[in-house]
Amino acid sequence: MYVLSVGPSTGPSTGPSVDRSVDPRAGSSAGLIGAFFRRFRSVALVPVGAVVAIGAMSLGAPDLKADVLRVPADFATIQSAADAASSGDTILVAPGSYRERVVAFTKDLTIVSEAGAASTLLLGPKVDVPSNVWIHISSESTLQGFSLSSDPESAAWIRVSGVGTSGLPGALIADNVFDGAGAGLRFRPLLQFNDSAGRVERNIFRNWQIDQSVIDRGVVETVNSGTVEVINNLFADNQSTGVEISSNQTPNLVVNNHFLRNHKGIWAGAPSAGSVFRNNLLVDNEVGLDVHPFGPAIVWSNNLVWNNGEDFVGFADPTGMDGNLRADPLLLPGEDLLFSEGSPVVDTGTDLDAPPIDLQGSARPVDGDRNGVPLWDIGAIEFVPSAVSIVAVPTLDAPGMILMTVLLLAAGLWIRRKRRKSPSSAG
Ligand SMILES: [Ca+2]
Ligand SMILES: [Ca+2]
Repeated sequence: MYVLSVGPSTGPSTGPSVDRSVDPRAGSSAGLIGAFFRRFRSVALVPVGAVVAIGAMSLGAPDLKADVLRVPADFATIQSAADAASSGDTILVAPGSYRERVVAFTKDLTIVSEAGAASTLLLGPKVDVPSNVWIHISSESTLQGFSLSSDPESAAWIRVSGVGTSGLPGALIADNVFDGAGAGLRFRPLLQFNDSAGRVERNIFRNWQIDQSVIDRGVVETVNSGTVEVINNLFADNQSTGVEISSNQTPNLVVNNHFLRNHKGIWAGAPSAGSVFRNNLLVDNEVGLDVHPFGPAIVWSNNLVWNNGEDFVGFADPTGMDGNLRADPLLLPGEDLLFSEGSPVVDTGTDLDAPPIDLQGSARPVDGDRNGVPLWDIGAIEFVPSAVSIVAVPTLDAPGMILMTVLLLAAGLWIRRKRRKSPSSAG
């Protein structure tokens, strides 16, 4: 069960956030994005707001002054709620569309949708300079359960900085769908951690087009002393790098993500030494992994590359070592996330740094190859074998059926003839 612990509002150092002692990655929060995947099929969602209250009570949060501010019931906009909020408060956003800038980096806030990304849309505000900040939250804040999209005239830059400097886990960016279709060329990263820490998990980042002409820019980017954990996300069809690590703070951890058809999957910048990359799937990108010519020492294990323009740039091909694979992952046709039976991603990940659930909120690890040993898969989705193994039965079209019938009849006639002949020959 997903429980948000609303902490005391006594200042940044004791700011609120998801209580990670109660695994936040299990249960309904992931269900929010799971619902999105299931294309709005009717799914019983646990209202996050209700759970916030339960969490505050059951975990015995000492400060009952932490408030839940409702948008739009109590405040017309997220910004007006943020202005009225104190550090430690939760801003609970009802289903709907909200086109606004949210600048709230001087407080630690939990900004969360009531019903998930499928029904709660944040739109970039109209601005004079499209590179202006869209959402600016502190390093101890949460942004969870929204769809975010933009257009060419609006800001599209989400910054995490300010207030919290306590390192990981830092901010939480979870269960969101960031879709840049129609946003045009952007001059900033989409989500930047600048001198801040955060966890980015179970999000979808699609179709962002970010200018790469001066430097490689990531959809998710760390700079200066930014630190991130990027877990269980899908990065697809971005005309930019998926994850760019350009900070020298460790550990930067990039685990169990899908990188499909991006400009580059991962860019490890000059100061990224010590960063850890495990269980990632890098397929059909122009470049899978690009490592700065200075050659920062990174950890690269149990990742699968396939059909990238170049699988590795600036990095010796590790295939065959440390669990690294080069093989067709057998994604289901037309699917970005799901695999066919027999996929090489199944049970070939490492348990090191691996999350206990996947992008859809399902528990990991699953014994996907049915050998009695459950192990982590590579990528953002854990493969679940069908409950009943199906024996393949060939199907025949009409001509095939006719041919088969004729052959059977012929065989029957031949056998009867042999039987008739046999007694006479014996007698
Ligand atoms: Ca598995
Ligand atoms: Ca197994």
